Amino acid sequence: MGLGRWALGAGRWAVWQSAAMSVSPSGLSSPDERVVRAVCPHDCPDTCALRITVQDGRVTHVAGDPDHPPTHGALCTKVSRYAERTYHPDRVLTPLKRVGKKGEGRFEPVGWDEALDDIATRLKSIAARNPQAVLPYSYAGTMGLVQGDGMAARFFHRLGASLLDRTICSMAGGDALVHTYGAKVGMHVEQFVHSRLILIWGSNPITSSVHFWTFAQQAKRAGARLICIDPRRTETAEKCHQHIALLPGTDGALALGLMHELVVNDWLDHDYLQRHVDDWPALRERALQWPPDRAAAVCGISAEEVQELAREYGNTQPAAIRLNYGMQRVRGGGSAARLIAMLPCLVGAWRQASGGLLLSASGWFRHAKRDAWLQRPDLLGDRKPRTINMSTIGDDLNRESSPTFGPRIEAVVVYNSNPVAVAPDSAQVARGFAREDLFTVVLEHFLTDTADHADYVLPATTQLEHWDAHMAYGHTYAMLNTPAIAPLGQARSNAQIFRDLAVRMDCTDAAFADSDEAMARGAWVPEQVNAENLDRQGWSKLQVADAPFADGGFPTPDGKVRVHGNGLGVPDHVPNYESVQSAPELAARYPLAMISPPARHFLNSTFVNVDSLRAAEKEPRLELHPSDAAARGIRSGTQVRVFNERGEYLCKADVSERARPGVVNGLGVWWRKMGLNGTNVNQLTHQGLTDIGRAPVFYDCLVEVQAA
Ligand SMILES: Nc1nc2c(c(=O)[nH]1)N[C@H]1C(S)=C(S)[C@@H](COP(=O)(O)OP(=O)(O)OC[C@H]3O[C@@H](n4cnc5c(=O)[nH]c(N)nc54)[C@H](O)[C@@H]3O)O[C@H]1N2
Ligand SMILES: Nc1nc2c(c(=O)[nH]1)N[C@H]1C(S)=C(S)[C@@H](COP(=O)(O)OP(=O)(O)OC[C@H]3O[C@@H](n4cnc5c(=O)[nH]c(N)nc54)[C@H](O)[C@@H]3O)O[C@H]1N2
Ligand SMILES: [Mo]
Repeated sequence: MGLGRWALGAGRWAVWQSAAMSVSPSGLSSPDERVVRAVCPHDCPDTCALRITVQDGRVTHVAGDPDHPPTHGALCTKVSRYAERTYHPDRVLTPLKRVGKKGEGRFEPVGWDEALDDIATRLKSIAARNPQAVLPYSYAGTMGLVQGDGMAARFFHRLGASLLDRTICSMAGGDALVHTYGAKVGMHVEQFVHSRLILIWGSNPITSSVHFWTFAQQAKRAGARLICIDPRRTETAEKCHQHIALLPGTDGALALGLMHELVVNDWLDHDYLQRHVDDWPALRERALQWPPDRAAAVCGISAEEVQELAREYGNTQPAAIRLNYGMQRVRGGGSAARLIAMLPCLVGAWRQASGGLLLSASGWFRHAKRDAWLQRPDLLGDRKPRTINMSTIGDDLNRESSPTFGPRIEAVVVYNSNPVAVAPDSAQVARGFAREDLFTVVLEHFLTDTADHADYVLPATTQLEHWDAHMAYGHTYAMLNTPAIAPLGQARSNAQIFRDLAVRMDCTDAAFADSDEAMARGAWVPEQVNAENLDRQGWSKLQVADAPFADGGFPTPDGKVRVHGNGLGVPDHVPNYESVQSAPELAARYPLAMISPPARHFLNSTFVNVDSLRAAEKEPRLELHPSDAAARGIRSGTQVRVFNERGEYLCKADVSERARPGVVNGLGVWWRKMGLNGTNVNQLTHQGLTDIGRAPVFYDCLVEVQAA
């Protein structure tokens, strides 16, 4: 199917026809088949090593690298379709200039010179008044260090643009790890194979981290017990021995209830606590305030579930926790992650390689990456621009100048992100991007909801067409992505686009002369990452001990786990902004808690336009428990209105035991324009922030549902 099904006018369709015809013969004319080593660029803990088969300059096959241990030759359904996405007939392959109204998505093709000259002139004139009126907006469309915030960061630092606080995904849990362990560090994913007990907590790996799941299954076959802690009965929960379906945003209370039981039953490793935790007595005192009855009442589970879980966790070694970001998208997400991160210390789980916790491994790269060289913050000189939180873009785009806020945002340059679809409270985000006085440039592969609002859309290369360097947040291998084919059409890499703009804005610094390849190869500290390994096999493993904290040595100033964090105090359960318990008046009108976790065949809003993957997801849907559905006269397949005071979202009801009573699950981030009424689930979410990390609270949201 082409864009025609939801295209707004024949004019736009014509643009697409001509764009598709401009696909160039690749320029690589070797008749022989060859295999190129690459890396999956997507925002996923697994960061797979790829082998790309190319014939006559065209990619014919994308496979997982069998030699890369975390990838072990397997790929998810999405990325095995990567060629389908790259050669998609709707790819943007020439620069486009807006001819319709903002949001309408009507464009005409223009030449690169015309587009870049005009963009440079507009940015220069705004920057001459105040460079902070220019805002870069980006996230993890690609996680590459070069096409992410390499050359782009150099460009915006040189300009003195506003800085962006990249909070939209992982900051609450990430900052919690930094407060607790000193860095975002954890177990090796390969080590889960030998765990005897695995808590899969706020994570649905069959959907979102399938390579971890392979290791967990191996452990299960070897006799390990798997327990899933998740409000939704996910595909993963079904395959575990036990599922604890707590209410969203109550994980801190569960962790405290577990600690209470570990203390009163003395299932503790006193030696580990004494030597490697800075103030166990203070944490113990907090835990004793949370007997199982209290924790269970908050979590909406039984006291026996708390007691039994504590018994298993306190008496099984090695015990491992696979925590994921699903549990920290609520007001108290940071405190909950701090509490859970302390659990392995109570039982001494860190003593073994297959015990401990993995939320993120990205901190292992902190001394391996040359961030200052890649991003050149020194180009700011002594200017100190303000920082805009990407998670409150809805409000911030609509703000006037003020002494506290600074200048009104006059220009936004978006790359690697689709904020109109993925940012919370999207009615406000769309209103901001619809401002006629906002100058918007979007670097993209496709006409997303955000690109529809652009003054210029610039065609970006995909991972198959450019160089990059990759770290990971679920394993410890540095990786090199080599382009497999020449850029399609007139596409240019993000880095090249910023280089081209820099020249037009009189940035003469040598920072703008580094090529993409030079940046991909120069990204690493040579002592940490072996360049020869990168070239030969595509990756190089960091030197991290198998059991990194067997004898303490956490990356905190004194090597101990910090109970008070960095001056935060002893964590406690923090209730949601919106829940039946914490906001009863609101709950009288909107009694259902809504979570919106990832859809298996999409990656955030990426892949929604790939026909085969969208077909697998069928249509936007909301899972409701049979009791909640019956009370509202709703059956599976009924079109429903999901609403609260921020807006409404139409989708199909899926009456299912996957939902627990009182909680509804709105899966995946659909493109608004592919939804039933031009909205998606973020029409309902709000711009409140987490207790730690200034992050969004997508899963802290009350709604009501009616048959439409
Ligand atoms: N297929 C696919 N894979 C993905 C993504 C995707 O969109 N699709 N997204 C990628 C991204 S950006 C990220 S950040 C990662 C990780 O992304 P995460 O958001 O961690 O995703 P999941 O692993 O699906 O885990 C979320 C799980 O947490 C559950 N959950 C929701 N609220 C709570 C709560 O309050 N407590 C607990 N205990 N559980 C809760 C949800 O029901 C869901 O099953 O995955 C990546 N992988
Ligand atoms: N309701 C709700 N909302 C959520 C979430 C949720 O669970 N529920 N999850 C949140 C999470 S965890 C995250 S991480 C964010 C994700 O938010 P985003 O990082 O914005 O992720 P995507 O929606 O995947 O959009 C990435 C875009 O980058 C583009 N892209 C990919 N590669 C390149 C490239 O090389 N160059 C250029 N120029 N563009 C490229 C893709 O085409 C795609 O349109 O969404 C958040 N939003
Ligand atoms: Mo994310």
